[in-house]
Amino acid sequence: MAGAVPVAHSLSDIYTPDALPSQTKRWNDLLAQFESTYGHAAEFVSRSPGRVNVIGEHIDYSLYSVLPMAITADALLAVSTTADSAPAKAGTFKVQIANVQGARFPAHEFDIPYDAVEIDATIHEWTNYFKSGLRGALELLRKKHGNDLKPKSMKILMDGTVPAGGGLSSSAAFVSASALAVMVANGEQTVDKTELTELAIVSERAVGVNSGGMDQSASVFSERGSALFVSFSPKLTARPVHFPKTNPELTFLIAQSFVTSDKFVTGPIHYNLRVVECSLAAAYLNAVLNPPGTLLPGDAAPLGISLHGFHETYFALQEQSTGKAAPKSVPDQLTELLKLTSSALPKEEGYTREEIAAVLNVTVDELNERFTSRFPVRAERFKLRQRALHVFSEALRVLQFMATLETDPASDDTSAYNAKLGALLNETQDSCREAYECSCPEIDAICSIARKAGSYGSRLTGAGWGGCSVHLVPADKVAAVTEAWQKEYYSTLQLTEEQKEGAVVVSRPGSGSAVFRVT
Ligand code: NG1
Ligand code: MG
Repeated sequence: MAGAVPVAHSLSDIYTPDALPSQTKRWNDLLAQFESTYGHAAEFVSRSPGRVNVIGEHIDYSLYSVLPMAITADALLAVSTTADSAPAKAGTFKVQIANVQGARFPAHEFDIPYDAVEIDATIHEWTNYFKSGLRGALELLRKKHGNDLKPKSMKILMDGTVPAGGGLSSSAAFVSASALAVMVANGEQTVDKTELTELAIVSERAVGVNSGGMDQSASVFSERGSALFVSFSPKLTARPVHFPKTNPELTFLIAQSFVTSDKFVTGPIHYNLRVVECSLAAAYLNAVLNPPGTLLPGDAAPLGISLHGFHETYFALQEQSTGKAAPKSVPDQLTELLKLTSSALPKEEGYTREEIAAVLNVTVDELNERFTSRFPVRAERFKLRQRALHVFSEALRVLQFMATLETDPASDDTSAYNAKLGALLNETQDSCREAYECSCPEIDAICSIARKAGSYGSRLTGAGWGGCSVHLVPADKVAAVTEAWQKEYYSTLQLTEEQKEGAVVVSRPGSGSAVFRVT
């Protein structure tokens, strides 16, 4: 299914026709600037896009399936491996990396020992994302070709158009494009999409975020014109999903809140804390609902156990011990888990470390060591009830959304069908705001303005606490919704011309990672 990252021969292999003129200019500028910076032409460009998540928020790291799609905005790395006049020191290779936005992202030069890519995740430095892709790619290359790999020196010029901290996954685009560049620079003729995605997921954790795998999957696997159904268990799989033709036609609008949420800064109280809460919820439910001594299987979730792992274990053990067949369909299982969670985790105010440790039969130190030592979090109480209810209900909504997409709309007037999809998105937003507490007043406002002006469904997309929102809008309401935002939201902010232009975009599902050979 997966196959190799495609090699593009023309930009029309990568972009939709409407994007071609501006992208052609951008690529020409990048290649020209590469030449003037380094004195010779680039050999190839690696490319990976940002993504918008349609539905399935904050459940990838609990290993439930999600439905994102790639966007046009992307990370480009123009690369050459031409040896320098001043060669790297013995036992090291050289990376020279610059950015077309040099004032904001200054150029760097690194001498890197063959087998030790150092990343200081305590400083916030744009090249860390490159280094994390580099480290992951070198590990994979060694696994494939042996330990005496001598990595090639690289000269790189980067151009990224995915806004940073905006919920469209600039980080995954950059890490995936970086890992791909390193693979190609070191002679890999074909790069397997699954291998690239898996290494990009693990690599991004080196930058200090306990991330799930949705963004990297969307960035690498997406195909033009379709969204991507990504599953993480039992293994990573991704398949394209088409939106049916409806009347009125469905359009996705992405609206920026211009509230910047940086996981690097707020991780301990936002993103990384949620990852910890979900893992603790899995451990807690396992302790109270499964037979004493049951161990959850180690899995690919950031902290090694997940709510999905609990889900599978619970129904398997129920079958074994009662002889009664578990509910057959996954939606029925999720519905049952929602009920069980409501009674097994009653405390709205959350659980202290002491309370959780007592149930897990470990000391508080052991609990901290197991769950909060790798990425620090700050919390007195962990809201296990609300987080688990969000995850199980969101996993269910993804399946309901998919089931709706996969039945053809019945009549000519498909507004009822569209409204059904929209209602699921609205429920996601409610759950993110109330149970998961990852929205913010600005996003809530953007969503209610859109719904009043004709959006079927509106919600935050990506990690939240700011960033972007996504809206399912009938084609004939796009103008009305956009105007309402201008009037009621954007006019109240002080925006630059560039921000005004980028505030709202119609999102067309774009293609995933690609390599473009220049010479
Ligand atoms: P953003 O912050 O939009 O890149 C993050 C995670 C995803 C997923 C979403 C929430 C990273 C790289 N990405 O997305 O894996 O968990 O939040 O659904 O951390
Ligand atoms: Mg990110």
